[in-house]
Amino acid sequence: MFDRYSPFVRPYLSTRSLEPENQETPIQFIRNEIVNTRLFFRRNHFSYPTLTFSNFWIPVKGSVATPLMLLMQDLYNFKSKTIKVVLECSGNKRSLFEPKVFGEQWEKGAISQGIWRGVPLSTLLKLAGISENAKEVVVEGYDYGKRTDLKGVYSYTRSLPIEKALHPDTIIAYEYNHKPISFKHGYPFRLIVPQWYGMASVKWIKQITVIDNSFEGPFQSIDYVYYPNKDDNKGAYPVTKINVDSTIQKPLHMEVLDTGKHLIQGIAWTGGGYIKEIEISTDNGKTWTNVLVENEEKTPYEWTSWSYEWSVQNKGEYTIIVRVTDSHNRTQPKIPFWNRKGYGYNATDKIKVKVE
Ligand SMILES: Nc1nc2c(c(=O)[nH]1)N[C@H]1C(S)=C(S)[C@@H](COP(=O)(O)O)O[C@H]1N2
Ligand SMILES: [Mo]
Repeated sequence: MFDRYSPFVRPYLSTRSLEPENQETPIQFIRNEIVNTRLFFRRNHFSYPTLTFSNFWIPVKGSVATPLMLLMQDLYNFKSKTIKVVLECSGNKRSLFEPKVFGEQWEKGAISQGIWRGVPLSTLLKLAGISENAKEVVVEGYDYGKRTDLKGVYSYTRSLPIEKALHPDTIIAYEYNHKPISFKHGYPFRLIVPQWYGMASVKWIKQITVIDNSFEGPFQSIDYVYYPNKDDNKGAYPVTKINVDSTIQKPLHMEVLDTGKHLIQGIAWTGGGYIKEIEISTDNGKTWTNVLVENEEKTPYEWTSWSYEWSVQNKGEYTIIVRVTDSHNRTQPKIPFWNRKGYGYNATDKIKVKVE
């Protein structure tokens, strides 16, 4: 279905910032279902942590019957789970918000997909025996640093509600695409939380703590919160599930084409259910055509690749728009839901081309 690139001319990451390192996947040039580690976007809040011997065991503690101290080998010995997952940063496409919002100005590439293998978090929680009052599971990463808005030093720590933590597909991953996870993506152990935006998938796991109350760390009480208003925090609610969304990979925005046949291709994904409908417009939304959705071979958490053969005879400028709907009847809106920190952008994807 997709064309291939020469092994000598290869895409690269696009740099957003270097310290901490934030780089995006060249998503327009990804032509397979699995993104190579080299091209996997990198999203960090702090400098990379230092690897020491302590990284190789994980304490599971808090509101449990038997606290655990697990060695690397213990984690490898449990029954593993292998899942293909879309990992999307909630800031993906932030640069497209109008009015603009502050924060990393991600374009469309803060998203990747690949095959993760690891042990379900539920395996560890069941072994430790979570107490009846357990409410959340806090996962702390080894990286830490200062924030611009608070005094002191914070580690990258987030919690999951107990139900999500116990979901059989929420895993502590140690392999990506059948190799040990690379250091930048969380070696030796990271969380992978399918269907939630990337912030939940904590890298470089340091410890796992079961708590009876709700966790209030800044990476979930200040960041990763939708703030609908510019000047106050009214109506705020947490960022969790991935919104239904799509990206046109080809042609490129502002590309010049000749008359004739052109393949328009891209991806569509959702954090709940599956992609049910893909519509395309080549006349700026006046008319829409349905694109064939091929889901037969698909596993639940991967994106759907699509393509449409466009026959264009008349010279001129064209606006191409894609709009997808998932099985929960969530559709990409024309106008995105604006929020102060710029999360969850999922407006219909739009490019312009010129035919001459
Ligand atoms: N320890 C740690 N985990 C983290 C982060 C981080 O800064 N530190 N960033 C989160 C965010 S916001 C995203 S989108 C993903 C990105 O994962 P990647 O760098 O492997 O692409 O990791 C998440 N896990
Ligand atoms: Mo993110």
